[in-house]
Amino acid sequence: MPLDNVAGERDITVFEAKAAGDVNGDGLADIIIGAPFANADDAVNDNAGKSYILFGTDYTNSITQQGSEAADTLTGTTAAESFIGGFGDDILMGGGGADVLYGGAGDDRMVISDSSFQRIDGGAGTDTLALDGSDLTLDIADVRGLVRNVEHIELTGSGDNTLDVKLRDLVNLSDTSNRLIVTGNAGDQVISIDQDWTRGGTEVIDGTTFNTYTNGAAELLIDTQVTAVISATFPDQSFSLEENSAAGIVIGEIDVESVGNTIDNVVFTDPNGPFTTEFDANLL
Ligand SMILES: [Ca+2]
Ligand SMILES: [Ca+2]
Ligand SMILES: [Ca+2]
Repeated sequence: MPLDNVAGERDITVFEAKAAGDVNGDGLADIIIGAPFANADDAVNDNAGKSYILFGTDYTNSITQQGSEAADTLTGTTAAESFIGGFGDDILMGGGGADVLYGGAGDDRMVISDSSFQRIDGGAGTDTLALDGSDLTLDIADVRGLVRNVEHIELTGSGDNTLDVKLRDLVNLSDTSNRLIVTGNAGDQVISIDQDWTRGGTEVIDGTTFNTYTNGAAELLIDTQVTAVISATFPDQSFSLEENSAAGIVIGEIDVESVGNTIDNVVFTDPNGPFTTEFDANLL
């Protein structure tokens, strides 16, 4: 191990070396080295120890492509590859296969075209896992522990993609957030059933409208263009009418949407409130 990477000027005696995680956020694991007596000549603090950080590098020559300190786009093939974006807002396109994609610092975008990856880790920042292609189903329970530090999943691709996510996996997706944002377009879907979600109102982020679902500290925001197969409870709503109300006062609307002879949705709309409550007939 080349100790010339250690930030320090004096020869030291190393007593202990510990894995420190990714201290500088470049996507590479760093090591903390404990050096007792490293301050032996220091008149202020005789014989005090010091800790040094050995910044990680590709010791095993296992990284296929490593980004710079700026924003990079790293493009892979169907072969197994390891990419590290490093600093900057990087785009890592795995291209399929047993890929390892580390975003590192910055808001990174990691693109997968199948679910045979070995590790996805966005690192620091707000990071996106994007599903490329079509007819791809990502069941987070199937890749439990392999996806880390992802705050946004994008289903758009070139066709219809599906995300299946359970509560316990959602809260483990990111070290810094319990909120998962899912974007996509018509034909994409999110499945999260039997997870005790509570349906909230809508939220607009950067011009995109999301339906919101909560359970304790966990938040799931789903693009309204995406089909949400969610077994959620709804906040209580009341429609009331004054005893002396004039005839013809509207306190709400009930719309029953049907496909052929089958009820598809029942929608309650309160004209004075924030909620439109939609019951999918499949979940009734
Ligand atoms: Ca970079
Ligand atoms: Ca690949
Ligand atoms: Ca990142």
